[in-house]
Amino acid sequence: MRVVEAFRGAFGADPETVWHAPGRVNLIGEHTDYNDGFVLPFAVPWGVTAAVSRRADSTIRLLSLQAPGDPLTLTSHDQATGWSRYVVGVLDLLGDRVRGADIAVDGDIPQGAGLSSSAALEVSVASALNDLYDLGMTPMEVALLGQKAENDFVGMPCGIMDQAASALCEEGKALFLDCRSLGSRTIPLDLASHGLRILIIDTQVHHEHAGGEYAKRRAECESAARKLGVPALRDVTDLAGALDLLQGVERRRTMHVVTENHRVEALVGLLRAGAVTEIGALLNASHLSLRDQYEVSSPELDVAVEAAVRGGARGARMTGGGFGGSAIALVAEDRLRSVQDSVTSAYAERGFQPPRFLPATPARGAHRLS
Ligand code: GAF
Repeated sequence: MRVVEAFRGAFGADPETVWHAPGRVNLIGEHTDYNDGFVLPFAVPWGVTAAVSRRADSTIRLLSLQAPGDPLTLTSHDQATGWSRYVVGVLDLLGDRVRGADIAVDGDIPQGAGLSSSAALEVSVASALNDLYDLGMTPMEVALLGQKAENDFVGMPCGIMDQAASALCEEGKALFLDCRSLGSRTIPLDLASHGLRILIIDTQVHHEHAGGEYAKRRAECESAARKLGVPALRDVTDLAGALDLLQGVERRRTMHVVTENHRVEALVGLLRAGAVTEIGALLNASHLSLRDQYEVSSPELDVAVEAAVRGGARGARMTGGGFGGSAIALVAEDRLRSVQDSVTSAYAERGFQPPRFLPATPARGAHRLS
């Protein structure tokens, strides 16, 4: 394993443990996690592998194969910058329960595709430390630790979806997660026997203002919930009544969150009934809601979705936080070529840089490799 060789080269010994944690795509349930709602992600076959050993002192030595150079040597947590914050954030939260560590990481998640490489990094390192120090954390506790590291140490106010997907997913299945109770259930996602694939369309564009817009959406939802007198938008039962009490942006955000939660439940119902071929309309409706009510899409994502459907996809939507990143399309195997051609030529016509296509097969969540 490449990461083990790099660890040995940098730190002069074998790592005590090696863990892999995947990235994710979200099938449906976007911007619902921090509204205490429902999500339905699955893990992708790419992720982060972390080789880790404990140290007797409190020093942290870090090496990333994606950021070549000497290992970083940190003697205090506030020295962390850039990617190292995701790792040091995890160690920081574990406090006295851990000492220092030697860590080498290797990732193969396509860069900038919005497939949660940061969650994979947090979860791989947290899982390895949980194992080495016998901390007894459940996969959900590992996910919560990763989320808290990202919220408190990196300053990104994300919900729990990405870390939970990375920690809990199972091969061939999607993860139906209630982000309030944190109860979850895996749902078989049997695409192959229906001749279907989920195609990731990576726009290769990531807008700079995404972080600020994300925090703004969260604040708008919290403000709307306060005005409606409910703990979170998940609790809105009378949508028409709620919309009467709100205006402008808060009205649109509420419309999206409430209807998106219903779409997640409807999609889960179809999957449980073995009707995966029928989920396309829900994917399309989710995209329109994210575009028009939640306003987190981008021209590249809209063109990808429209061209995919025109090319024969059964449905398509942006996935993840938005403002760039990736879309997913549900495509019959015999339409893969025409969908890709349709998106590629629509991009060329608009003068966008060519998209990248990746097949998404539901993969296994965090696990120990050695
Ligand atoms: C990002 C966040 F990290 C998730 O928590 C989630 O809110 C998602 O955007 C939108 O559904 O990936």
